[in-house]
Amino acid sequence: MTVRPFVPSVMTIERHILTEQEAFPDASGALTQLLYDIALAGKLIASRTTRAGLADIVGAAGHENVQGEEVQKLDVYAQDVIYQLNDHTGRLAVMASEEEKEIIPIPEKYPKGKYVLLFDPLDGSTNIDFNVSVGTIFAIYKRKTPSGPGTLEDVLQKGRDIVAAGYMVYGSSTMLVYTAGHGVNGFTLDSNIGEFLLSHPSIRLPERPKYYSVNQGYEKYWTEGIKRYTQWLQGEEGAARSLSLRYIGSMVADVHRTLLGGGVFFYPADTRDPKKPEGKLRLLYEANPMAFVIEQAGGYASTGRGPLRDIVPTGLHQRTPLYLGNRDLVEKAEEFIAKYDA
Ligand code: FDP
Repeated sequence: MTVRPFVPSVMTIERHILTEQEAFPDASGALTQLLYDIALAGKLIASRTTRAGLADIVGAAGHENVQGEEVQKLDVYAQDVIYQLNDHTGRLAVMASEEEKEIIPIPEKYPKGKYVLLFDPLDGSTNIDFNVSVGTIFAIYKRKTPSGPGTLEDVLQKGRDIVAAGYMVYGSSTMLVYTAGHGVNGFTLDSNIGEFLLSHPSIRLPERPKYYSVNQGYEKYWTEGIKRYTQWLQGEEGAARSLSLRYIGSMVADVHRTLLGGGVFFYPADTRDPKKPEGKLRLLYEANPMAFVIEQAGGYASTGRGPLRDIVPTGLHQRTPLYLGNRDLVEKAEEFIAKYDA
């Protein structure tokens, strides 16, 4: 009898992660399982983001939904989902989230593992009320301390030391994009079967970039170098051509477009808020994981003065200027900043 494969060319995320693991015969499978759990969190969060707005209708009386449960804000829900899927598995030593002031310990009653999970549960959440894409960002490191509960030292690691990172973007479809250091792959959630399927294998930034992406509303707070760099992107300052401007204001969505369409996304240092002289984006939860993804796809990420992933973090919620995308465009930013902002 001839056995025909019933789904000839479908690669699920589970199969893909497992295939990657096969290249490492000594792997315990913990990282594979951890990535599964993150994908599951993505499915759960996606199912809620697509109902954003409906929750208010369903839960209008006393902010309760039909099951009588209190309606949670989406970012709180996303935080809880990721935490609850990962607190008991024995794969993590500690977690940290953009939503939590301190590191998140693994409860005493559960075993501690060798990995560290950092995440931004719902990035771009100010966009949720407007039906604009939001996302979840994650980074996984190996712990530095030998055993026991993980500490701040395990969390404050350089982007260069990330083991795996990626994001989920909840947009017109839900996608999961990740890298474990062997290229970048993108999966689209088929909501009919509840599976992430490989839709964008081995993503590379296009060689001819299309877009630049920045909140140009803040231009008056920028340094001379950043202003001139932006003019260069617009085809002035001796540039050979101009790029088109796109800015969504959800980092995940802006970086996702940069990854697929090519270009540069930046959130520079500015003088708008004296409490945030380094710009807005967080090094650990936003900049480093996205930098790893972009660099694995052939791009480059910089602070504007050098490689972003070399920064040694000093604080859990430290911010950093960020420029990422096609290497030549990011290096040009470094050039302008070095020339005009010495
Ligand atoms: P948000 O505040 O909506 O969560 O760092 C968070 C972030 O969004 C990023 O996703 C986004 O790129 C940036 O802030 C947008 O900031 P601006 O409104 O200052 O441009």
